[in-house]
Amino acid sequence: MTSPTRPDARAALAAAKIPGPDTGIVIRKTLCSICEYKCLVDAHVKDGRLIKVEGSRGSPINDGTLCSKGAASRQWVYNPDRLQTPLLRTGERGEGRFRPISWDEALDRIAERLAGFKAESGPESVVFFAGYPKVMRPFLKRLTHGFGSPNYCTESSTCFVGANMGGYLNYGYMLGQQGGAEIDTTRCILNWSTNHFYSQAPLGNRTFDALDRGTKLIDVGPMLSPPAERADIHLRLRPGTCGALALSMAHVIIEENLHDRAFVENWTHGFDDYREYASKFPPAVAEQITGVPKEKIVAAARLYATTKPAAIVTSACTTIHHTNGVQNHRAITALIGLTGNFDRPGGNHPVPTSYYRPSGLAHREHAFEQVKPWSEMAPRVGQDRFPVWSRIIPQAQAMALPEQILTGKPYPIRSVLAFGLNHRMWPAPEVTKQALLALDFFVDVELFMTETAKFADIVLPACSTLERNEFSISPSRHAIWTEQAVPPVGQSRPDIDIILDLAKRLVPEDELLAQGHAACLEWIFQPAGLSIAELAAHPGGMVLEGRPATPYEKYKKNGFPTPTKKMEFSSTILAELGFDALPVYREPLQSPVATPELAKEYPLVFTTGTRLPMFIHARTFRVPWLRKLHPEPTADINPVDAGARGITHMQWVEVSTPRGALRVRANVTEYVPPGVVNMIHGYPGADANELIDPDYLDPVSGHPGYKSLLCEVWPHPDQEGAAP
Ligand SMILES: Nc1nc2c(c(=O)[nH]1)N[C@H]1C(S)=C(S)[C@@H](COP(=O)(O)OP(=O)(O)OC[C@H]3O[C@@H](n4cnc5c(=O)[nH]c(N)nc54)[C@H](O)[C@@H]3O)O[C@H]1N2
Ligand SMILES: Nc1nc2c(c(=O)[nH]1)N[C@H]1C(S)=C(S)[C@@H](COP(=O)(O)OP(=O)(O)OC[C@H]3O[C@@H](n4cnc5c(=O)[nH]c(N)nc54)[C@H](O)[C@@H]3O)O[C@H]1N2
Ligand code: SF4
Ligand SMILES: [Mo]
Repeated sequence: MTSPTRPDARAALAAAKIPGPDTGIVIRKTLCSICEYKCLVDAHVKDGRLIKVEGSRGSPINDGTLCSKGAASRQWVYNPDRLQTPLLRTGERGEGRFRPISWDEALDRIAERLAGFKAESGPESVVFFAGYPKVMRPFLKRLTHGFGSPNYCTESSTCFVGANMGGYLNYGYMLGQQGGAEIDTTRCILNWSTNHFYSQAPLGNRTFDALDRGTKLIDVGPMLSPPAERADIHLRLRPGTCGALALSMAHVIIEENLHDRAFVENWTHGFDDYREYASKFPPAVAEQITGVPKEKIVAAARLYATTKPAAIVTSACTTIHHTNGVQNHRAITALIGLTGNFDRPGGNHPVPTSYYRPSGLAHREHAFEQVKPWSEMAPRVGQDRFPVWSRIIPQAQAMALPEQILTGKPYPIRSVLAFGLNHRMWPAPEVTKQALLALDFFVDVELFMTETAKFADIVLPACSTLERNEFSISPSRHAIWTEQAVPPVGQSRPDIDIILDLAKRLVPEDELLAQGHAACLEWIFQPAGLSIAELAAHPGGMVLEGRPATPYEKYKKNGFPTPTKKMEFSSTILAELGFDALPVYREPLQSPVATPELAKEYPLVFTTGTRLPMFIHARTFRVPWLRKLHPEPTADINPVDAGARGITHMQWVEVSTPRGALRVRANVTEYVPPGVVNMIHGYPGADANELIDPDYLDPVSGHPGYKSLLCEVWPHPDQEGAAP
């Protein structure tokens, strides 16, 4: 056998990137946060440079696997678009001309400007915003409130907060990611409008593991996705009609006496009204609305209600991206209580939500963030426009921000300090762009020089997860304080350090922030006795034993945390604020049923943002390995609709809505049902959000109706021109 110390053998080991003293390659334990699943990563590092990534073997989160995005981490970390230094604008607003400045100069300038706006126009004239990244949010919110502004808002104004609202209105709990579904122990998964195989790959694997154990699967959604293909029953509904389907299932369950009568009698409010309302949706009627054959509705209702325990897996966003989104989501999640699966093992189990992931670990995150009561601050952005949101969600609603900046009503917004703001997140991104350009001062903290960062006055370079220490905890309580795998690219810095340095300047009286990142985390998780030093001594992470698990059937102790102390089929909060108390079904504001005249010109249902595995919002288009997997923008269209329009596969087509038109390639596929066209959002040069009106929103949550409107598709006159 060849000795590993011989030069030729060493070269072979180095070429194979095998760690060890012979090659000088070390493994550092870190995580991927390109999506929020936070897979554990073995970063292979040589001479301070990331040369390879692997999923950590044995990790309870991803057990050695990485999805395409995580596997491309090197092209993410060392992307040529990575920002290297703080930048100060030198050209006109939006022109994208900057000069490098030092960190001290940048932070001093920012602090001085923000203090100036506070003195002139009040602290509320400064908005603090967090895009997709999550771990720095509690720090940012504490800084916002310490500064005196109520206007902390986030990307979650379009995401899981809407789903949380639905759960909260029914049960008094934010149901959190996946609705608290206990996938590993349930016997029946009702997978409602989510595809984890693309959006959170390890969770998709867990779903297949459950099927291997004999768990039943019902999939709800228009797409022929991996879960739909493996499902015992696939309910292929028209986008935006979830509420009607859920009410019809409720009707079947109640009529056939399959509901949990003891739970309903003892623990619910408004059941009689709900039963009567649901009876308006017999399966034959629901078939007309949703397109799902009535026999399948009955079969799914029976399977879900009679297999115990059963868990509904909900999406963070898909059910609430409709103009009736929260009410639809209420109708779906009402089925949990109806069948006695709420807060029971193998059902849907609410645990305390946290930006460090829903592990059920006791914490004081809310107290950490909210250092000033609302009564001592001005009204939040969106407060009047979205009263239900404002009643239950402790943030401003970012969807109302562009309008407030542009109109100055109810009061002027002069500045936005953002961590990863992508104006293409909003419907009608041009409006958001105009609003950002109208500000007196805009700061964006970013990894990359994005289209939006170019609108800023100062751009600060943030580093990625692999370049910083980060705390994360999995639902199985595997906790990690990651190693810094590689030095930060250029002068980039961790988001939290940037916030702490701003805090020194803006809220020097905050003694806790002054103690630093680790001390703040220990304060937040003090009820669970978290020690960062202990975690740091376990580089691969450790399971936090000995902390009490979140109990089941919490309501049996003090009732539900709702106004009636019961699960509310009929919401007292919605009634008080002038909305339908029942989970009333309404058609999307644009639909073949709601707007038949418009549907003559735009007969196809347009749904946007159904995830692809390789892209995540505006971010990974710039990663060459990933872009190669899907190099051009596409619209999915069923062969029936393509045929009727003379459209062939991969031909250039024009997708149009009343708001505008885009040139993309037609992906002629059975993945979408007849009558439905699907596009992802954010694609450079062909962003689906440009086709959606800025006020196409759910009035309860303020979330955009990205996933059900109307469009038309025709072959494009330009078949030869380059991709947009
Ligand atoms: N690769 C990748 N992963 C991601 C993201 C990403 O952009 N890319 N984003 C992350 C974020 S922020 C989120 S919120 C999650 C979301 O991730 P998911 O919860 O998985 O959401 P979707 O991809 O919308 O879910 C797809 C399924 O929803 C159903 N569906 C699609 N359109 C509709 C509709 O109009 N109505 C109904 N009822 N069902 C529909 C389809 O049948 C489809 O199979 O993914 C996260 N992970
Ligand atoms: N049409 C349509 N629109 C949608 C959706 C849809 O389904 N359809 N989905 C909505 C949903 S659910 C969501 S969650 C939003 C996505 O919301 P966005 O906030 O638009 O998500 P991203 O583009 O992933 O991230 C925003 C920016 O954060 C930067 N960033 C990433 N990591 C870091 C970091 O660690 N630090 C800092 N400072 N910056 C970082 C990225 O480079 C990026 O430019 O989009 C929404 N918009
Ligand atoms: S699923 Fe993919 S993108 Fe998400 S954390 Fe894991 S490797 Fe990263
Ligand atoms: Mo999201």
